[in-house]
Amino acid sequence: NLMLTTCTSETRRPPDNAHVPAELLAGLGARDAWISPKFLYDALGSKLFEAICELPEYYPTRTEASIFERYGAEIARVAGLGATLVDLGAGNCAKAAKLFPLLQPAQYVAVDISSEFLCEALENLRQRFAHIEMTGLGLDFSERLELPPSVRAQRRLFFFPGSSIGNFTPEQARAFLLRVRGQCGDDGGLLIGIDLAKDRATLQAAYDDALGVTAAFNLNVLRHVNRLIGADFDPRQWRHHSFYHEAQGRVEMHLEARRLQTVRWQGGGRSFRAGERIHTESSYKYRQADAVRLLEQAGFEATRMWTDARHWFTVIHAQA
Ligand code: AVJ
Repeated sequence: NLMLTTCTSETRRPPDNAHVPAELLAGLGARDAWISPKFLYDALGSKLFEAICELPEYYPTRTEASIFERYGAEIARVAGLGATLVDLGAGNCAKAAKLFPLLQPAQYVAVDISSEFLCEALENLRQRFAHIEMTGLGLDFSERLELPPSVRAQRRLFFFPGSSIGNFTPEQARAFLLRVRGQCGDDGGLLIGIDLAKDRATLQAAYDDALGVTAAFNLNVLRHVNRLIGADFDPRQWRHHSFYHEAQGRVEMHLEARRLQTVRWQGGGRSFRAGERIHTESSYKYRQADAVRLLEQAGFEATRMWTDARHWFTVIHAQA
């Protein structure tokens, strides 16, 4: 189930998305409809997320970057130089690229479900860092994490920044971290960025920005779903809705039907009442102690962590 997109080409296999319709159909058919947040990332979705990262309201990217800026040298000493850097959800690869001078990876493996976008980013990086061996993998790592033999097994440093972990439920996160731990060998590690719980106003603004970029990002999932299962969702008939569910410790994004409508897709369809919602994303916010516990439950040890002055975000290195 690997789709290798090394752009320059040695190995290309068709994407195995046979499971995609089943998962989507199950979610869309459920009484409380849902779409997995991974489907937010088609080529346009990745670009819209890039734009989100520039928004004044969206603090996580900047806050994480400030931690790497301030503690980068120390983080690199702890993580070790010359590793195989495996970037999960690499997107535009900008975060890893900023760390190249510090981490000096021997090999860089960028993994992202948004393969077309990833390919372009990687082409760019290859020009800028000709001495680093690079591989791009267009694959969905949410359910399984299988790396091809071309990924060196020694000294793997998994990089999972940006609080992508927040899109998993804590149970899914535990299972995912166990799989990462399993791919670490006995000399690897994980460098992870996690968003921390904070005041409601800050969180809600981050997921409902004034320009409506997050709204566009959320609505774009419908265009992607239309292509994946031949559906006829009309984005104009839906509105972005997000809120902080403090008891659950997460920000939720939904799409809300503006009016009663019927949507059809290959082999099915359903109607949505006015005001009915499709849950498209949960973004869990952790307490630092809970994040460390999660990592330890997955079999990591010797965790070291760094945070910003406001304690809004944390970067943790965990040793295998
Ligand atoms: C990329 C999953 C970390 O949850 O904050 C941004 C995605 N969603 N705005 C997040 C996102 C809405 C983002 N992650």
